[in-house]
Amino acid sequence: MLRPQDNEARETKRLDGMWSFTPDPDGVGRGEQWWNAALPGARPMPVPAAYNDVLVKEPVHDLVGDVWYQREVVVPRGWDGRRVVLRFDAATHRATVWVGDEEVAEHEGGYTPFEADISHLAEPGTTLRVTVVVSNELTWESIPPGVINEGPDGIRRQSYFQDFFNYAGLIRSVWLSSTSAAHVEDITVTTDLDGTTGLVRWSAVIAASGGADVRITLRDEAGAVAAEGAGTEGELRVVDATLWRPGAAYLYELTVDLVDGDRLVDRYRVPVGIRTVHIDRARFLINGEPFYFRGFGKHEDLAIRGRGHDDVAMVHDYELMTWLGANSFRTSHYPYAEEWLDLADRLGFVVIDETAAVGLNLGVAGGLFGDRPRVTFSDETVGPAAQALHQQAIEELIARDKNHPSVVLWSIANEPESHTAESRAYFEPLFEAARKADPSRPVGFVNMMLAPPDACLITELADVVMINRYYGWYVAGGDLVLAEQMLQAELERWAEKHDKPILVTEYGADAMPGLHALRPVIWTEDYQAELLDTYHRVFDRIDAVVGEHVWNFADFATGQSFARVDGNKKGVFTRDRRPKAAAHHLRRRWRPEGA
Ligand code: BDP
Repeated sequence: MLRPQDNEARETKRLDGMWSFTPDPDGVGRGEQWWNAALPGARPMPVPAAYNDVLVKEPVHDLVGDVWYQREVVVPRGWDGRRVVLRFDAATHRATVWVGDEEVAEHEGGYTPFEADISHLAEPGTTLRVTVVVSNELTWESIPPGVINEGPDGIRRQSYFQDFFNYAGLIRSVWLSSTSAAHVEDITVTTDLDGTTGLVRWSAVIAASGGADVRITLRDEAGAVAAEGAGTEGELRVVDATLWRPGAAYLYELTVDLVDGDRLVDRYRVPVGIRTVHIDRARFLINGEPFYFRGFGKHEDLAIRGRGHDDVAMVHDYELMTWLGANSFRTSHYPYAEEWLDLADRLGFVVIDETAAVGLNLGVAGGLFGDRPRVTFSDETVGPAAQALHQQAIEELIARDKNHPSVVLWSIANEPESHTAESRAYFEPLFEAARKADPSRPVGFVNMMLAPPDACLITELADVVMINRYYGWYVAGGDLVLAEQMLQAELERWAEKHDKPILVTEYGADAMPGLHALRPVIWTEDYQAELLDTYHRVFDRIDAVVGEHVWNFADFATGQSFARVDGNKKGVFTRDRRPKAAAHHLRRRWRPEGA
């Protein structure tokens, strides 16, 4: 599935802006077929946005269940005889879509796109009513998982095992787009190097081609033709290619043309970064050179919009990361809006791309959140249905992001249980599925502290070791001397046990902005900064450590808990992006020349 694109052969119409919105806490809308008419009691709701923090009077912040969106869409008069597609960049976590009274799409999984061919309904010049019901429920059969309990007051309450608020709704753009009936349906581009010659392999899927031919043109940044080809698959050779490098991006543009004689039937353009990714024992190589990850685990999280995508905030976050000297980030804990990857490609940021499989670990829930420990992987908890959906989530992530040069590593889960035979059985087929979907990139998962090197049964399936560690916080809180020893000992053990690159994908401490102390006191800005320094000393002593991603870039919203003060405060920036002391520390380490 390709994203909508405006070019000489395609048109798009973005359906962002004001939609009608009706919360449906009692779940009556489906029975009453609300798609058949204007939504009852509707009020305005902007798209894209998570709806949770937008309304004040309505109890939508903690609503569990359905909300309804609706708007009218005029089909452009020029779209006669065209294939018309309605696309949602994301509906969190599942949605059903109607055009008029016809159901056209259904999708499960809150962070990957889906679309419907509505050509048969899209008479040019007419007005269509588009209705979407979005459910935010998390259960044992969703990714991420959750549990819904009905209290004695009859109110259903959602609990989950992830440490970020369950924002929901139409959090990304919605599109109407048109192509010809014969069209380019998919393109896969991979790159390699033969000396200084860049190899660009393409494979295109053409729908209803009607005998039209495929022509391929690769242009450099100046617009000059660098190579040409033909057919649905092949390889282009680019002599003396300019490589896409971290911090020095260079993007060629691959144009796939579907032509009938001289007539252009369809066209699609893909930015192409020529680069390689390899793992050589404990080294992570980009273009054959060792790469060291400096950056963050982030969240898509903003005041009022929640998880709603916002270009302004995104560009500012990239500015802040650049100011700090960061070169990479992880899309913790779900696939981000594709705009994030477009910009990473252009700016030369390196991305670890993660699925929404977070919270598959009831040991953490038991340990950190006061719940009773249970068995994570079983028919009653995370079972075959969740596993099938997890596989779908991996495949949809890879299908969406496979052509982004910035993406160098797939993270198929964050902190799942990984020390039991059940967890091993659950993950084996998922690693296989990821490798089958993309043989060109390494695959990993993020290990959590309950499964140290001698207990973890899954790391051996992965190409890299990714670990989140909280010595000096959840363990040895306030004692950085002990934290340093424990971290060093554990990292040494990982390095001995696996001859693989080690990425520390999370480390950090909560800090209340403005709180200071001379002694090492947790929750102060000073302690947060000192903890980072402590970790960095250890990282610098262990060769196999190839990356440091601080948790977190900015403070973010979570569910309510005695362990959280108006959200998670591990950001080196506040939620409104003001630097804490730690930001300046990081800048001195990551950008000594600019500090
Ligand atoms: C890790 C999780 C992350 C949390 C973080 C924390 O991966 O989502 O927010 O710890 O506790 O367990 O701050």
